[in-house]
Amino acid sequence: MTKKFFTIVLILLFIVPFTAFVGCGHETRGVKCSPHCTYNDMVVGFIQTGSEGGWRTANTASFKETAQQLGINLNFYDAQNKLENQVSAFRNFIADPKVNVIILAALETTGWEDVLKEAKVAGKIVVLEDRRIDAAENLYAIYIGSDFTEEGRKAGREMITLLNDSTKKNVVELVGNVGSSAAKDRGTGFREAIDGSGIVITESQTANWSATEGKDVMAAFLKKSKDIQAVFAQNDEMGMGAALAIKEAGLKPGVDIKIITVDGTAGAFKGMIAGEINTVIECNPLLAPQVYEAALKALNGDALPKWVPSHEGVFYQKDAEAILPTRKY
Ligand code: GYE
Repeated sequence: MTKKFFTIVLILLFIVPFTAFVGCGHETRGVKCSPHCTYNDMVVGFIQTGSEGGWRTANTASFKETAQQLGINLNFYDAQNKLENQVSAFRNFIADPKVNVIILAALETTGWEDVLKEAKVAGKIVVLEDRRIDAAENLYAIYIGSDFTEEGRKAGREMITLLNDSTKKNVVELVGNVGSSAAKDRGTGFREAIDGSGIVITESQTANWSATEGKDVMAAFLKKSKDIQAVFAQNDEMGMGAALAIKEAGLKPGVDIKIITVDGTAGAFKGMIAGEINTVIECNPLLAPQVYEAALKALNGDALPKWVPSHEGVFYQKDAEAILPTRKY
């Protein structure tokens, strides 16, 4: 009797509470809302890349305007395209007890594991918007952004069509900021699609999403050789810069040298209407409604898919004039 009694006491005093503690190893979210969280409970720390062009301007506007409409408390940070600024802002939002959701548009795919682990310990929800990163999936709630690889494939398929009747198929590539998922994946997809087509990428260089740098890099390519049949510009601004360089070299952009860009900003549509840009691959910047909705679900502990790719199309010169008035950015 005595031995049995003490065994039961031991179990009740030590083993049960320990098991209970270990057994409830679910995420300890730092968020307290009852009975459930609403947008009014959401305090967001948003870390933007910078303000490098029309796509980014539209992306930022989407988050600011939608936060106002939904009653979300938005703390917006512009990293001015510096990775170190993004990492320090991330840590500041982790340290801010009011912030319960961190949204990141990552400048580069690597270097995020440590801050993501710190955010998890601090019970912050992390949502990736626009750019994907190389990190363990359990370190963030969801990634909402385009399938950049498919955008690259679309550009490659359109390039094959554009150069179909051209005996020579030399293409130069203007790349976004090195290390970003958009730049890496668009390049991968483009190469996949043109493989075996006879198209040769004779030059590839970063122009950091910028029209000015796009013009300078394209001018350098043309100085080296004018035997170029087309440009794959990984965003509109670099494509518009390339068109200026082509004109200054005494050639006709869109005719002597074809141009394909990615994004679908108003500038690219005007370039297509002017006959200087041939084809534009759409990349949707208006992601805020989807992102905030996912963040609220995560705050309430709902299960989420790890990635929701945006649905996007391709725009052609012949349709540009009719479509431009309907565009939001
Ligand atoms: O294509 C470019 C911007 O991440 C999809 O970043 C975005 C890219 C976009 O600078 O214009």
